[in-house]
Amino acid sequence: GKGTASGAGSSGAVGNGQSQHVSVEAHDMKFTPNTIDVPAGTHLFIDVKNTDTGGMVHDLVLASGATSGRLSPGASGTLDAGVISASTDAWCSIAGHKQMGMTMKINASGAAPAGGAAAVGSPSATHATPDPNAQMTADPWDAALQPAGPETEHRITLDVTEKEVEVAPGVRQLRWVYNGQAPGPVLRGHVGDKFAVTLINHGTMGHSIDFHAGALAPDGPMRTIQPGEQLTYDFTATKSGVWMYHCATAPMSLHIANGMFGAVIIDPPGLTQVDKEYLIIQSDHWYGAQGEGNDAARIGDGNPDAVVFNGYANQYDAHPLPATVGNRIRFWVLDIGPNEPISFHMVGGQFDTVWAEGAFRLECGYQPAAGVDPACGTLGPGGSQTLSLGPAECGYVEMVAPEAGHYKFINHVMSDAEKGAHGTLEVSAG
Ligand SMILES: [Cu+2]
Repeated sequence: GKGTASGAGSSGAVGNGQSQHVSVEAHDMKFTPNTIDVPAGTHLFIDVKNTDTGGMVHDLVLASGATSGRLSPGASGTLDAGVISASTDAWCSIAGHKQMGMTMKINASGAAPAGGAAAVGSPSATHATPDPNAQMTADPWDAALQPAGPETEHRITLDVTEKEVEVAPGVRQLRWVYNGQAPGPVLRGHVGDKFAVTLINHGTMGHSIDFHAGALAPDGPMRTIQPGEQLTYDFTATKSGVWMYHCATAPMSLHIANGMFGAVIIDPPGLTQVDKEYLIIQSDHWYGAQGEGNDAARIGDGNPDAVVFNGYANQYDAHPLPATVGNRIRFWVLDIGPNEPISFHMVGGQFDTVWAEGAFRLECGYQPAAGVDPACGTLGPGGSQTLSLGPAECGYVEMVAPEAGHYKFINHVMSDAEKGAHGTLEVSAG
């Protein structure tokens, strides 16, 4: 029967008695074709085939909520779009894929103007914001480091899961994590050590891992694996550094921002023992709605909601890192990004040793010829106020706290410090 369709809702859809099947391929972050034209009133079925050669899972979801279901590479599914009474949008709902171009337009010819079709690329207008009256209730991420052990071969299993965690007071977000935490576990060894990593994907989408600590052809070990799959990733650490590891599945900005990162510390030969070692990993957040992951549509705007140390805004103000007067303290610093740099500074402190990206910028402020304390004291002539790093750069600084008090370690990019890249070193008299 003929009738008058009004509005875009399926409840008002009146069929024209026709049905149509359209074939669509999902591949390389796009749909082919990416527009479908049907006469208004047609009952549309979309046969979706995932022809991706990059190992990505995809789906097709309509604004109405109709879905093909998740399709592994090579798989097909039919989406029953119902009677199309007005033009509407469709997209891949796998995190970040819509923002990378997996959108589709279904045009209903002869239809009344669409009233309420959702605009592609406009996800939740609201995103979580920190509650100024809330307290940190999550456990702090342990920044204290243990020295590298004697072993020269490291066997590690990394389980990828997806879970909701608190990332700032009053803000809970979905995180994709290695072994239940973001940052993931810290691995530490010496130059020449071998690492044998097993990565197991317990998540709901494809994930992967990229270790900067080893040099190798990325094709195999860095490949994306699907839920339920695993891979082994063997590398030898031939160079020292605080090396980033991260998920390398597209869009990487989202997978990294959602928590898929960690550090491998390979000690420089001859690294001295100090009294305290801490690790600070900076990353940036673009909050999604409460309980959701980072807002993939906003990651590209260059204006994060939060910049944080070790996954949580201002966590070391809530839980200061302890030290004692006269302690030599080494801060290892790794900038994860995905986008923000760091200019690591200690309010009230001066660094006498700065090592970055494989070499000393300032070695121990200590010059035996000048008669300065050979124990690498605070009296050397050279000094440094920041360690500045871009994304995926690393280094360490050393300092001796001259007196008891509360020293603030911050990203001296001040608006980032004010967004959470801020902590406290609490120095006691001992
Ligand atoms: Cu991932």
